[in-house]
This record gives sequence, C-alpha cells and structure tokens, in this order.
Amino acid sequence: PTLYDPLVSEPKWQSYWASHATFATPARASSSPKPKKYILDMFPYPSGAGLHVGHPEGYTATDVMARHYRQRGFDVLHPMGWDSFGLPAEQHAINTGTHPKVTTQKNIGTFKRQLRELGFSYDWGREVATTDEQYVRWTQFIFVQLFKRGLAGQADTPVNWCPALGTVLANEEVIDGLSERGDHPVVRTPLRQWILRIPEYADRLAEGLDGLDWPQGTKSSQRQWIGKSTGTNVAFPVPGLGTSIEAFTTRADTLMGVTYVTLAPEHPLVSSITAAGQRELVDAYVRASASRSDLDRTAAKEKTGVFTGSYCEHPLTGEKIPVWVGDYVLGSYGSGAVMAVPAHDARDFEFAGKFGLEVRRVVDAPEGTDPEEAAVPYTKPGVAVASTAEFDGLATEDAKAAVSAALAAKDLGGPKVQYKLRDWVFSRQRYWGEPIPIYFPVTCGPGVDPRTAPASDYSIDYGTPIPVDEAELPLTLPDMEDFAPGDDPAGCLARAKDWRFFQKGGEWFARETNTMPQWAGSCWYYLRFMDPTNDKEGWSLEADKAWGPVDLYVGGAEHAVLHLLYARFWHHVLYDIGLTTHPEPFKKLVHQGMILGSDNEKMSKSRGNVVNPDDIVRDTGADSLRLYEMFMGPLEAVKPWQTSQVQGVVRFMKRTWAVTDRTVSAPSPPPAASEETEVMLHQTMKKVTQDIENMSFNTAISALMVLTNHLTSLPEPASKDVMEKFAIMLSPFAPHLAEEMWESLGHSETLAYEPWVTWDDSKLVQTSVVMGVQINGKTKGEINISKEEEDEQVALGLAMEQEKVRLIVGDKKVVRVIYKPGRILNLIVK
Ligand code: ANZ
Repeated sequence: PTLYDPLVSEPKWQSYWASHATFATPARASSSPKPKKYILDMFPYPSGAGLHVGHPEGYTATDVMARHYRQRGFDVLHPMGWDSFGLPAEQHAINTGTHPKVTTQKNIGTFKRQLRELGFSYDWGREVATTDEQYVRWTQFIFVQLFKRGLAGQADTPVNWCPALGTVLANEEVIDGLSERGDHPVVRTPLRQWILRIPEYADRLAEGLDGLDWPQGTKSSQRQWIGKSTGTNVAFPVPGLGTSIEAFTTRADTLMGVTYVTLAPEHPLVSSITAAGQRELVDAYVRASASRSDLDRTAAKEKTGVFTGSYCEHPLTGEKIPVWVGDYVLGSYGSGAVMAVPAHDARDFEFAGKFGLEVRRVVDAPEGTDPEEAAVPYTKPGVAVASTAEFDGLATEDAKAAVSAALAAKDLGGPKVQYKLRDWVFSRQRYWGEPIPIYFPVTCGPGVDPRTAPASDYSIDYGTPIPVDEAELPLTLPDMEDFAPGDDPAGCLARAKDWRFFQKGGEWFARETNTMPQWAGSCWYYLRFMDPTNDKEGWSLEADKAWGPVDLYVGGAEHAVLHLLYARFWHHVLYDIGLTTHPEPFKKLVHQGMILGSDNEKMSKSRGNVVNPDDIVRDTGADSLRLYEMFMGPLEAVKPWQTSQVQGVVRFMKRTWAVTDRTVSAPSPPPAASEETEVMLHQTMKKVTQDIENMSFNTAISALMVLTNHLTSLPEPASKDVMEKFAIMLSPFAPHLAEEMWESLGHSETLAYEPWVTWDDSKLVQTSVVMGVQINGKTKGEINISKEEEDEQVALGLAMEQEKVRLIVGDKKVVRVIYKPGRILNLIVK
C-alpha cells in the first residue's frame, strides 16, 4: 500500500493551484444569471509575529464555504489583503529607524507564505494592502467626498495630552491623571482634530441592522453604541441672560418635580450665569473637572457640584429653580444640562441629598407595589401626582405626551430623539497612516518662506480647509528618518516642512499634518476587492452590482462595534452618493470563537502557551490543522487547543487514504456498493451538505469520519464511485488530501470545480437487511430480507429456501428458533 505524505502532497497541490490559476475569480457581469457568493475574511494586520492559530480558524471556515460554493456552481469571490497601516510598524520604526514600509512589506511576505501553505483558495490576483499608493488614493478620495458633504470637519475636542511623552493618549492609557507609561502628568486639553459626523447617520445605522443576518449580540452592541433615546427637550428661561437652558429628558412626565437644574462644567452658559459671589468656587470646580474623563465622571461614587448662585424659570409654572454645576452631567450628551428630579432619578437623589436640595414626589407607584420599592427615588413608571390638574392621574406614558405638548404649545420644548453616538475623532498625530488630503492658506509677509522661517513669521488659517484636488491624489507620505511624535501636538509630519508647505499661484499653503486612524482602510476594502486594479475609480458600479454585497463575512467579535459600525457608516454615505447600489455592505456576519491555550487561558507570549500554525503545518500538514480547527467544536464557540486531538484527525486522514488506496490498487474493479454502504453514503452526502450550509463544520467532519470507519470495516474495497464522492465531500476541509485521492482515482484535473454531490431521498433508509443464518450456532449462509417484511416467519421461510440450509437440516427436527431482528437467525436442530 502507498502512504500519503502531506509534506510532499501539500506543496505539490499548492503549486498546481498557483500555476493553473485555479482560484482566479471568474469574470462576472451584473447581468449574469449565475448565482454568486462573495465570501470575505476580516483581513489581518500583518504584525511581526506572523499568523497565530486564531487566524486559520476563521480563514478555514470561509475557505470551506468558498470551495463548497464553487462546486455548487456559484461564481465565488474570495479575496485576501492587508490592513497594513498602524502603530506597531511605526513603533518599530521609532525604535530601529527602519521605515515602516520596509517592516510592513516583510511582514506581509511572511503572512502570505503562511496563508499559501494552509492551502486557502484566495484569488491572490486581487490582493490589496491599505498602504498601497493606489489604495490610499481612493481612501483619500472617499474622505474628500465626506468633506464635500459636510460629514468631515474640524473640531476642538478634548484629548489627553501628555507633554512629557509628546503625545495624545487614549482614555485607557491614563490612570488617575497620569500616563500609564512613565507616570507623567496628563492634561485634558482641546486639540484641533478632524471628526466624521457619524451621528448624522445614527438612525439609519440603527435601522439598517434589522435586515441583517448577524449575531444578535453584535446587533445589540451596535444599537447600544448608537444609543437612540426618545424623549423631550425642555427649555428653562434665564431672563437675566435673555436665553434659556435646554435639557433633554426621557421623563417629561416628572417636569413638576424639578427642584434644580444641573449644568455640565463645560456647558457654555456656566460662566455667564454664575453670580459674582460664587465665581471663585465655580471656576475652581470647572478647572478640577477638566482633567477627568467622561468615564471617571460617570463612574464616580460620590457626586460633586457647586451652586452657581443663579436661577432659571420653570417653563410651565414660572417658579424659580436654582442652577447648579455638577460633573455627573456630561457636556457631550444631550444639551449638557439636566432637569433634576431627585424624587425619581437616583443620581439627582444622591446629589440632592448631599447638598440639601428639595425632593418633590410627582409619580406614585401603581397600587400594590411593595412599599420599599415605591419609596423615593422611585424611578419606574406610575401615575402623575402633585402635577397640577392638567396632568394628575395620567399614566407615565400619557403624562410624557401631555407635558411635551404643553411645552410645545408655549414654544419651550417638544419631542426630541437623542443619540449616544458621538462624532468620530478621525485624526491621529502619527506618521504611518493616510495623510488627510486637506491644506490651509498661510498668511505671511512678502519674502517669508515658511519652510525655513520661524513659526512666529507666518500663520496658518485652519478655518479655511481646502481639499486636495481629486486628480492630484494620492497625497503620499514624505520620507522621514525620525518618526517619533514630538512636542508639537500637530504630529511628526509638521516637521517635514518641505512636504508640509507649498506654493500655488504665488501664495503659500500648509498641508494638514494629521493622518487618518487605522480604521480608515478597513472601511471600504471589500469594495476594492471587487475591482482591485481599476485606476479610474476605486471600483466600478458594474463591479458593485455584479459582486455586492458581501454574502458572508467572518471575523472576530472584538470588531463587533467599531470596525463594523465605521464600515457601515462609510457604506451608507457611498450609497447616498450613488457609488454602491446596496444599502448595507455585509449581509451575513459570523464571529469565530476564540481559541484558548490548552490551559483554557488566552494564548499569549507571556503565558508561553502560544501554538504556532507553522509548527503544525511542518509536522502533520495544513490539512490536519484545517481539519482540527474545524473539528474542535462549533465555529462560534470558545475552544481550548489540544495538540493531542490533532493526532485524531491525522488518523482519520490516514484511514481515508488507506481505503482510497485499497480501491485504487484492487486487481479488479471493486463491486458496486452494498445497500448498507449506499444508504450510509447518501445519508453522509445529505448531512455534509446541510452542515456546510449551516456552517456546522464539526458535525460534517464527524459524519465523514463515520463513513471512513465504515468503509475501513468492509471486507472488500469500496467502489470507485463511493471514493470519488468521498473526495468531493472532503475537499473543502482537507483540499490537498482530496486532490491526491481524486488524482489517484484516475482524474487529471483539479476537483475544485467538480460538481458537488447530490443525494437521493429514497436512498436514505435501508430497504433490506442481510442476516446471517446459523445452524446450532454455526454460520451456514445469509439471507437478504426486506425491511418491511422483516419477521421471524418470513426469515425462516427465506432460510429454508436455501439449498445448503435445507441439506443440513435434512429430516432433523428444528427444536428452537433464535431470531435477532436484522442480525441473526439461529436454528437449533436435533
Ligand atoms: C429628568 C429625569 C427624571 C430623567 C427622571 C430621568 C429620570 P438616556 O436614557 O440615557 O437618554 N441626562 C440628560 N442629559 C444628560 C447629560 N448630558 N449627562 C448626564 N445625564 C443626562 O438618559 C436620559 C436621561 O439622562 C435624561 O432624563 C436626564 O435625566 C439624563 F425621573 O431628565 B432625565
């Protein structure tokens, strides 16, 4: 018998696929009547560490689907590329002086080799990297479209600026006002930033989720992040200032219970409303809270605040209401002011308790409510009380509507929908990202050259941003030697003065020195894959119509909110511009579960439990890794790695090759399959097909294992037909072994496009069984009995029809019949 050696066969088939362009995407017109599947992985960031075993999990799953649907006659688009901007390459550059371009290229090389060695059926002809100049061109093009539609703009947003480190830090990097790295002081300071106005699409982003075949958990995370809240805007006039304080509330029914109003410390009216006697206190409070992040402020156990010394008016009663400042109110949500109702809101209740403010109950709990639960602060719905005859007795929902209407009638408020979703801060003071394609006029005296002049000799007019002409894109990064962020919050590009300043029509201009965040490139790569070499547009509408939307998107749940929300936002805008015809980019989404170390802990270098896929590939082959990762458990489940179980799938592969070899090397063609084998084959074909459709790969593989065990147990070789069908079913999971089987069965071409197996429903159950016939416990023959008629009398009749049985029995007496249905008929004779 011959042996299967994956280390020989796998490279052989990989070069066959490459040289035959087996997985080149078929040309496809939007009018094509053929069905299509666009099957996409979340493309990796090519880190220096190479692939870890988590990557092949999702990538094998999509590869199974892609291979399967090619065999089902679909046009399949299954591309791969690189999300190659990002911090680690830049950090490496800062530490070693190696240009990020060089590091990135090297890492991409490693990743690509590893992916090829796993036998994934990507169309490498469509490979793109977000750092490619031709890719950057269209990322910048989309940014310019956002800018032209007013969806990209500048804002002074508070950031965590660390002067010692010369950089802006994320909230997570700041602990108690000090940098996590080095314990340097961090200040909250406004910095000019680019923002994308994603809140303008909040409603559509929430609604679009309804029609998507996505995990429920991911949809609800996105809904929570968008945070749609339906309520009422209430205006509290401040007569002295000739203006009013606006507050957003979800409980307009409690308006008669308002006993004070609280402003966020950053509220624009704080300064003007504060009475002279309170100014010192208020100023100190505002300064102190400026260094706290929103998270700190909302999580704080102890409520803090100060009285402004001033009053506003209740919109319906005209009563005087004291105005306070408190940092539990966030400047960035709603209007940055709260109408405080301590009797019905826990935070207001705490605040009121601390500062001795009045608690005025205006909602009664429904009758029969447990007294403890009904006590203030009572935050659930009930019935309005002490709220004037107009509202008393109304149930909470009706009271909200009535109060809202009363406010609207006085032009002091009305219904309002509010979202938690904030503007997306879209600039980074970094080198290794797409330059933001914007420039600004420079004002300077005649003869001043801003490239060499001190900064005091010129000024940049940031209020007049000008987009780079689309024909001039891409705007590429300058070559620099020092990539480190400096003490200029404008970022390191500000130091590349020859790049930053340029002259046009005799006037000087300055380029934006911020770059885009890493999210940018992944917002539209799935569109580029449809038309990767187009040099007139990012992709053609025809390609979008032919291939869009993505039918199956597989990737980690850690992207549930940010990437998937950002990409949807860009897509909705592109849809509005008319650059795509599909309202949503990703029809079906699946998250693969994390693979843990064998100790059930997250794999990490520090724990020393990282499994390197290269080791498995070099030891027992790519197919063994693919099969094992798909066999470990349901795709979505979190699963521990168990190297010992890899041996289990290796044995399965060996046995499968052995039964194939037995068929191939049989001296004469093996007979057609028995009914039992035939039925098992049809059951397996049905199960494997349905399991793949449902992405239940572990159960599909176990069905194939059962079939292999059955074929191994047969006394005679399996028929060629059975083994061919087996090879086709195995091919999505273990494509190299399957190709080798297919070739040994006499085929000269790949099975990648061989039509998928079909089963016959009438062959799913066995219609007859073979039973052994024994005489006094010794086997003397067998009978074939139909399942329907199977009973002792019929079996006995059939046995007696056999000449051999008749002869042995002769004229002896049958004293007993032992009948084991479906298995044995034993005649005891004397
Ligand atoms: C009065 C009131 C009475 C409230 C009551 C609640 C209960 P969601 O559902 O998250 O939208 N709020 C409004 N703006 C705020 C801000 N900038 N910072 C902190 N809190 C703010 O919550 C809306 C509620 O959060 C609003 O309804 C307001 O308090 C508070 F019995 O107004 B409520």
